[in-house]
Amino acid sequence: MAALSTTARFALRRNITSQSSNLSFNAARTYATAGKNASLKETFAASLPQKQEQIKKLRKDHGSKVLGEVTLDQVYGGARGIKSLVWEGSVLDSEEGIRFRGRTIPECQEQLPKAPGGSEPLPEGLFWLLLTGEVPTEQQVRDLSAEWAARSDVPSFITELIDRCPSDLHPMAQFSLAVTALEHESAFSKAYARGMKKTEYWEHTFEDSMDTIANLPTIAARIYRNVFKDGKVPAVQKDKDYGYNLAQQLGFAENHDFVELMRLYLTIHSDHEGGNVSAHTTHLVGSALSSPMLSLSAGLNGLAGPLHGLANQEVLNWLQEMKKSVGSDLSDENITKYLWDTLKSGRVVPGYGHAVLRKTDPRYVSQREFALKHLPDDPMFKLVSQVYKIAPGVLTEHGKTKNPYPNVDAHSGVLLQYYGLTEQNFYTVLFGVSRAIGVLPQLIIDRAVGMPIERPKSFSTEAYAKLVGATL
Ligand code: CMX
Repeated sequence: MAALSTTARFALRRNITSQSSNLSFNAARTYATAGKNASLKETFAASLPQKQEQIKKLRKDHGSKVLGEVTLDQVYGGARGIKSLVWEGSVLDSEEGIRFRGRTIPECQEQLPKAPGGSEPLPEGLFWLLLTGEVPTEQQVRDLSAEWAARSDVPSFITELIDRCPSDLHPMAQFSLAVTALEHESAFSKAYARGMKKTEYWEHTFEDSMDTIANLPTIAARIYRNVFKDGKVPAVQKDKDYGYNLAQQLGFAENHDFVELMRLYLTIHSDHEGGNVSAHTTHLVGSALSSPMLSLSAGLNGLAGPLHGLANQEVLNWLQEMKKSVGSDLSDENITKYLWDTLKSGRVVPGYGHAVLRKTDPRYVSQREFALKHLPDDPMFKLVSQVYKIAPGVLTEHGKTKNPYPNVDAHSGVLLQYYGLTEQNFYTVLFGVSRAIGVLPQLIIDRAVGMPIERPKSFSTEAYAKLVGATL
């Protein structure tokens, strides 16, 4: 596809010509007046001068203050707890769990706009909140739904690329491949190659992030329907929200509860502060000024690891094996024995433990509440509940994990399978669609406040030994 036709197509998609695009960039730079009717871009632009000033002043007044020390154990221990990242959208407390711009999950469920007739928050609202720190109005969220739907046309070469993947290539590999290929459409990369001012970085990053997020449901559904169904993907419905469209493109929109589940799922899986593998990787790769597409696909490759996002696939496999083994007898003794068998075979209990959390993950709790409301008698949910009762005690007795409680991945698969989305190899793709909504706001902020290329210091073991006065 020629570069010119791509540019023209994307200008059309955004309902802007390249000239009006520049105008809209200039309008964004006049800031200040973003109100309740302002677009997301205008609202973010209006918040920027204050944020830039805050950072400038903080660094000027306190730039040389010491934040903590780094121990040798932390260096060899996956950098746990080292304060070295900036992440504006969310923070994770080991006891309380995640807060998005200061709001807990129940508060987000209460405060963020819903779809007409719906009771779960729309992920569009969370994206807005993460980027701007403000809860959008219903109208602003409706406009964002419409904007994502308007930008949703996936370039035909990417559809063909997905269609050519062998059906036994893992869905996450196909997903990452497709997101990498979106690079072809990157406004940021094209502008960088032409030459642009640093003050323009965020605006192109914003446009690319919006396009990328808008493309993800169609890409995800194409992979799902190619690998597991008939290969046909319904078009995005331009008057519907993002969660509805993902559900209907996958083929499940006739069930209102599944649509609601998608809205909740996309909201709670989005962001989990900056140090987790997918968020950190997106940020790190982005710090080299790689496009949002390349940065996100790098993050998705990390999400595809079994210790991270792939755990939701692992959980369902494990639960199904357990069900086969224990049958209908979910007695405490049977579940305890199965847990010990798992641990004795050298495997981890998937969906349990966390690098930061030391309590049950509130994302688990919100999914459990959804299950209690919509599928209280489902046998697999009963199994999940029984594991929840027994596993913390077994893991505590086992004595290794610092956190014997469940994380987000311990619950999601059971909800999806209840509604007929039974192909667990696909689950991490859904996680990835949501993760884009969490990590791309920070990439836009990174570019807006001029975060530099990331470059921590490394040493060899011999050099560390010397630093701590040890002989090897
Ligand atoms: N089952 C058995 N052992 C576990 C365990 C579990 N669920 N969780 C941790 N451990 C073990 C670790 O493997 C480690 O053992 P070694 O000392 O032999 O290496 C020990 O307990 C200490 O680990 P930790 O400090 O408690 O946990 P980490 O920060 O190193 O790892 C995590 C965190 C999530 C990778 C780990 O708990 C785990 O492997 N859990 C199972 C996989 C999972 O659910 N991942 C999803 C996490 C959420 C997400 O990112 O999506």
